[in-house]
Amino acid sequence: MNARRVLAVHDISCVGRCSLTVALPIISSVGLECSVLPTAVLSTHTGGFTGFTYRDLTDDIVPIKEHWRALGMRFGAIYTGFLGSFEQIDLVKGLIADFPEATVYVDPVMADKGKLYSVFGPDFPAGMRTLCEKADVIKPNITELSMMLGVEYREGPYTREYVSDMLERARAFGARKIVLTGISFSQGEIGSVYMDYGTGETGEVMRPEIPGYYHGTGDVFGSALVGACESGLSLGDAVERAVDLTVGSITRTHGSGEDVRYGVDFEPGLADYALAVRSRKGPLLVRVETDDQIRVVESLAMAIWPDNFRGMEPDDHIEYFMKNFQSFDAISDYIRNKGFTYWLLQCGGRSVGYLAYGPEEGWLKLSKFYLLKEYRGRGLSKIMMERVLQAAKELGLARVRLETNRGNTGPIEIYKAYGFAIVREIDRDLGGGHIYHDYIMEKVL
Ligand code: PXL
Repeated sequence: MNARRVLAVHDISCVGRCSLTVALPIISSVGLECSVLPTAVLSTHTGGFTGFTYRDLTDDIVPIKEHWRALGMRFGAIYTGFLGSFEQIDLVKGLIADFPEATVYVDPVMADKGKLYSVFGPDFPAGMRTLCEKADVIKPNITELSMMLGVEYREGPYTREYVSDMLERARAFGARKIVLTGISFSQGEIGSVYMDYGTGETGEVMRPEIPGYYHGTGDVFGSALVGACESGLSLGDAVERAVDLTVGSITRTHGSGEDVRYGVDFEPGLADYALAVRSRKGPLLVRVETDDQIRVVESLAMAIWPDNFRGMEPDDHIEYFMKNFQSFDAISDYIRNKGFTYWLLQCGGRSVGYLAYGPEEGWLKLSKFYLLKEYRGRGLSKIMMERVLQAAKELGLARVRLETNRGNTGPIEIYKAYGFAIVREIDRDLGGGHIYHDYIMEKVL
């Protein structure tokens, strides 16, 4: 089944294991589709090689994006890295604006160890900052953050106060989360610190430092972070998984005698990384778009609906309802012709529930909201309801309405707990001689 599609916006360095040649395998390894928007094509990356070719793809960005828009393409996430020109900063901001549903990860790839990469001019950090201001999650190293903040780069080890202060200053960028790499609090160790500005969740993941400089590690780390976050792991867990893959790759490379310009040996660590991510996969909402996904919704409806409503409604009502409102054809019609949006809730990689909504005049109609029995009572409905309320906000609708059977007492209590109130009783004729005895419930946002 098609999970959230990630769009990776980086260069293709044909040789040297960085940017897209690491983003693709790492993100794919956790079962996510990774689409690409190449920003430039280089024969090698720019770190340590001389004489590399450089084809700037700035002029291709808008036509590629417009083709996707014409196709009605959607992305669950956009992950940006090395950009091919200063002009691309604004073009990528335009891309982000055109795919507003995507969670945006920005790695402001431009500098390391206190130095701007040779291909970028001195105005690049200020430009990159404006891209970070469009992100949900930013992943600078300490050099990049210093440059974007306009403060002098300092070498570690750092005090915790210094790093906290840097994280606090970066709050002004407006991203929801930050992961700051290349941090050391004492000689001989290095790692990352993270902060979720919304929840206050913060932490550090430190490992013994392996001597030497290793190319492409920021991209291995960033790709692993995106793969883990997009699989539903918490920020702290995702940072741990990314650090483990990166440090394992450096460890294999260190002492192997290989030329470090060819990047780190991450491939043997991919299976363990993917296993660790998949076994921790948390609840995740996936938008229903394909026929396969609609079939999954239909099979969930079959598993949930008759069992839940038997006894509340006569059996022939249930059969009628399943055929007319919960079948593959009915769901396709709702999505493709009636403007409804469906989401699947996945847990541990399994689809365990679904929801659907559509705009009516003046309110959002919450038309489906179901979880498999064994997944109820675990707080999972919260992320489903948050999605519904978010949709109402995005559509500028101030009320959410639903109709539910008057005997459906358990869910009625849950809806009340989410702030819905019964506004009316209704006996609705759904055709075929079937009358449904419902409450209309409403939440005002
Ligand atoms: O890994 C960062 C990176 C990505 N792409 C190109 C680079 C570098 C770092 O040097 O040169 C082309």
